[in-house]
Amino acid sequence: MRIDVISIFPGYLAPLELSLLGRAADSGLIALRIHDLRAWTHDRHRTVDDTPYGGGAGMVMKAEPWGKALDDLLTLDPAPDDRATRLIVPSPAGRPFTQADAERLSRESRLIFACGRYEGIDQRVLDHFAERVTVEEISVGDFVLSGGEAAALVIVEAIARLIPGFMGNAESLAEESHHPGCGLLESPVYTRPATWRDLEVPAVLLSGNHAKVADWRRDQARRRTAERRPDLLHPSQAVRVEDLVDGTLRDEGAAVVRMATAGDAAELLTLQRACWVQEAQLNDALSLPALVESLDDVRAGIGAWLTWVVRTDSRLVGSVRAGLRGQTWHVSRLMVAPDLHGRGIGRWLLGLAESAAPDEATRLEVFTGAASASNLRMYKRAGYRPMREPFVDAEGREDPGVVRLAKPRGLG
Ligand code: JF5
Repeated sequence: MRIDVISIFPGYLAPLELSLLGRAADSGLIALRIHDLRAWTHDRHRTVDDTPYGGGAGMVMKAEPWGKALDDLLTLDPAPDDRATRLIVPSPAGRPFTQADAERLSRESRLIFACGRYEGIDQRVLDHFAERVTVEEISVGDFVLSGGEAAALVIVEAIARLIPGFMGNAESLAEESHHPGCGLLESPVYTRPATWRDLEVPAVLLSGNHAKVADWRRDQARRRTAERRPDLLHPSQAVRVEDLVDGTLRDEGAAVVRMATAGDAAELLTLQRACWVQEAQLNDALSLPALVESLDDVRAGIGAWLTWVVRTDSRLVGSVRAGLRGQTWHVSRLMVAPDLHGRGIGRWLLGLAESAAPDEATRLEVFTGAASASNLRMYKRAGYRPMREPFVDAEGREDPGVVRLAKPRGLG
């Protein structure tokens, strides 16, 4: 594979030539060339940027140096067919890079990376070269870098390790049975010694029972995925709600429950305001967190807790969230669209959140307003009993208007 990287900071990429890729280069698997974009400038200041048309902050990379650089790379050293060349432009506005992309690109014969800086490259460069080669704008994550160089390093490394013969990878790749994107995160790994600083390796891994080891690893992988990447669980967790709440939402179209993502935040905020207005009126409390949260707060909550949403074709109609603190599985923010109350959806969501409690949880806990009679009734029917301990709010103040309820694990 031939890889060219163009940057105004070629030194940033120099390590690629020395390190892992250097060896692949020696063996003839990868031919890597790093280029300084300023070599294609002709003015005294070697200018590569200018102010944006239409105004706005920052600078834009000029089309001319990029045009000449790419013309030269494509004509002086042409691939058998330009169509077999990919022009890769790292950008936070690109399509997300995945393991599937790494596999696909590892089969290409020629990659050219265009590392932008400032606010990006004049769009006409990408439009023009899209007529000659395949252009892909790729993001390596939802954050902003100062330039595309670090992203190019990431993409090159992910691709290079997949090239057959690269650093003797054949076997270790065959073992990657569930690599990222294929569903679950990997379980934790251990090696000798069996005891280190009073920490033991999980006994099952020393048992020699391969079936038990496989079960344990699958269970660990599921837990990790649910905790850290609930978005990866969508397909398997998308249960048809009407199968579970006996047809109650049928008139709204197909209803599914799945883990919440950032894309649910706006509707979740709307639903929680609608629900907590009632709660605030009943309890004469005007600043309940669920009522005053911002969109960013809701997004942060989706990241911090396991959150489920129930969606019909047209709208988000219910949600609940849960998380482990110590040995207690806290279930909270249980909400159902006010027009759908009294159909058992809340009770069903409570059961869903309860059933996700990890083995470590010995008790379950919920809370609600002392005057929220129907909530209290539902929790008591589900086996919860009021606790003596006061509710303490985020500022550390006791709130006598809130009742905490708990039940031991595995009851009702
Ligand atoms: C870049 C304009 C390129 O920041 C990135 C990036 C983030 N995720 N993936 C790539 O690339 C650098 C910044 C601004 C163009």
